[in-house]
Amino acid sequence: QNKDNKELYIVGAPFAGGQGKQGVDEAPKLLLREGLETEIQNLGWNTHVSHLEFEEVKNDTPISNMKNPRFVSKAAEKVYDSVKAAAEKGFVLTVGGDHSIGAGTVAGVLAAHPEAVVLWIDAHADINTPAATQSGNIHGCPLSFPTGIDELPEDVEDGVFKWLPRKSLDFSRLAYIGLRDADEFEKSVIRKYNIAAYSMHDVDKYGIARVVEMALRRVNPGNTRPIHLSFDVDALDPFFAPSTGTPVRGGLTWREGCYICEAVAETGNLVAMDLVECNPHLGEHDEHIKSTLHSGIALVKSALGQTLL
Ligand code: 6HN
Ligand code: MN
Ligand code: MN
Ligand code: MN
Repeated sequence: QNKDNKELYIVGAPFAGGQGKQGVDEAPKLLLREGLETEIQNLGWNTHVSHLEFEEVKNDTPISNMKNPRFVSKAAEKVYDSVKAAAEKGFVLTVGGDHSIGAGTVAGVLAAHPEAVVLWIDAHADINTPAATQSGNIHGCPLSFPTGIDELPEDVEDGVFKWLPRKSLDFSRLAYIGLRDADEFEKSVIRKYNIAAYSMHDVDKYGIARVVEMALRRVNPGNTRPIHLSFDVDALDPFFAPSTGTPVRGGLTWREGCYICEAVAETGNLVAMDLVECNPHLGEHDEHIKSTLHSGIALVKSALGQTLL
């Protein structure tokens, strides 16, 4: 990654098929309307914006426990193609949409930067397998594919997720911050593969600065590898990001979220970021929606070099 490269590709991924609530697909346009692109330009980036379109799939019956498997697989593949192409040219900011598109962003970043590490900032672990998911919502499964634990058969129906290279993400290169609602299956995966996982308990215990330091030291000792930061807005406490599909109390403060992004930016190795799960249909009034969108924009600015002094 060339540090003088100031080209930034915003990939709008208005996708809601990885979970059951409409509205999350409206976030990319609304974030741009709230000033996302100009704020990024003000930090010295040359921006290039594209919005993906996703075609509905008829008769998209479950495969294993996954709901909308063909629709999600096709959408994530589109995201993969765009992210891969953009990551070869500059920084990629993918704006969701729900977190199922993370299957595409992780695979796309790894295609362009095979040595990359992934920081997954989320209340949830999003590593359920197609067989283990209780909800059937694929936004809870994206990390099962690049890590290769998904166990979908070779001859899977309609080639669902066949495009995605398995085991491209080693468990030693994945770190979580913000967890507080992992499923039992996911906790067993984290233990079994010794994934660097920092829950809100760790944030309380050590403070956010040490948690980020520990996470980076685990997955990127020597600070030599490119970093992909996948930020689910529900990592923030619902006080700061109420308009999201699966809110969980006891999350990161606004500053803790921004601090993670700032600290990762300071490494000089950040090559891509996702901002997902803002849902402008949820929330009791307009202020909830606005504050969620502006939390998201603040996180992006923090990751892209905004300094406070
Ligand atoms: N997200 N673990 C739950 C599930 O349905 O598998 C919640 C997943 C939430 C996913 O917020 O991106
Ligand atoms: Mn609407
Ligand atoms: Mn989440
Ligand atoms: Mn998530």
